[in-house]
Amino acid sequence: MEKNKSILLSAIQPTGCLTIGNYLGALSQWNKVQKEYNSIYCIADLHSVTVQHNNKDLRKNIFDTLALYLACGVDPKKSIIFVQSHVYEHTQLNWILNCYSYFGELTRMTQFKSKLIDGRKNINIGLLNYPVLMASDILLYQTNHVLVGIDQKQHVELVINIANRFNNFYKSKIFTIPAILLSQQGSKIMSLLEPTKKMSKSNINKKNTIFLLEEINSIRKKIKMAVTDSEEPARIYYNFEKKPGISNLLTIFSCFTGKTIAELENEFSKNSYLEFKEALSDALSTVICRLQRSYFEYREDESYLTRIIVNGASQAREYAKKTLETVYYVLGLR
Ligand code: AQP
Repeated sequence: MEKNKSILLSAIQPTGCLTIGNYLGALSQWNKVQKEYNSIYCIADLHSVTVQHNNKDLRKNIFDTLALYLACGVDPKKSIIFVQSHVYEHTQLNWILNCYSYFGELTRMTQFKSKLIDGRKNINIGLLNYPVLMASDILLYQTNHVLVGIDQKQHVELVINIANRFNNFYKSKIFTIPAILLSQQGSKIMSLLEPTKKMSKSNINKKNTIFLLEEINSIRKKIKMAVTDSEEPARIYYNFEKKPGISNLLTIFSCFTGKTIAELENEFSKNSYLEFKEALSDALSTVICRLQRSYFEYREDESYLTRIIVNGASQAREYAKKTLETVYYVLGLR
């Protein structure tokens, strides 16, 4: 890592095929920021065990996720890319930080509460503990900036509280206090059929979600079916309160083309929703086809992918070890 650059960390859980939400909220920024920061990109496989118990899928998803990182321009020569479970320090620090985290604050997390509302039976403790493991992921690397979508902002705020609590208790700056980095636009992409709910890779209704590795014709169909509104005559402008469907599609369009929302409102002021959706599908196809071509090239070569994560784990471990040793020392465990 370069001394004059601050450290940035970002991660994605390999819980399934990545969505355009994961892409716009996080992944699409990674290539750009790796020039400015010492970037660390993690495949958060231990987090995915909270919801995924099929080991065959998980193994495949880890390679798929890694190939997508590379297809999006993440360069293993510039950034550290590793799999969370390969660096044991994450779970070791997790245990320590559990003892500095409160049950009350964890049960107040929106993501945890939404899993409860989902009506799942036998909520596992991993789901409650999720933000504490996230605290280990971030604090082990003395991270200055955490790049996330808005849905993860609350978790990072909790990480900041835990880090401050620990530092204050030991009256020492053991952990760097991270700052939250959100992408300017696209930090909360909504579902296609329920545009007031976040787009998620694990949404049961696949028509809500556009996957990065999905066939273009299927993407076109989903966009065509996306919920809009019944304003007569149809008008295309951004107003999330009144028109969540169209506003979400405008955001996606803007992120994929670099055009501002105002430019798009102007360009489509005389068009129908169907025409607007067709133009959006074209714009998405251009980017996604390019991405998929590059993805398949990387995905074919599992031995290259394996070398990247083996090397990434050993690089990550060097930093993680140092922080964990310091923590053990202040706790009196050394
Ligand atoms: N809809 C979204 N819009 C913008 N950003 C998003 N992110 C997720 N959904 C959106 C961001 O993607 C990064 C990786 O997310 P994750 O895989 O670690 O977990 P998540 O936030 O729980 O994402 P999903 O897709 O909703 O996964 P599942 O369904 O497995 O829970 C994060 O930076 C996240 O903010």
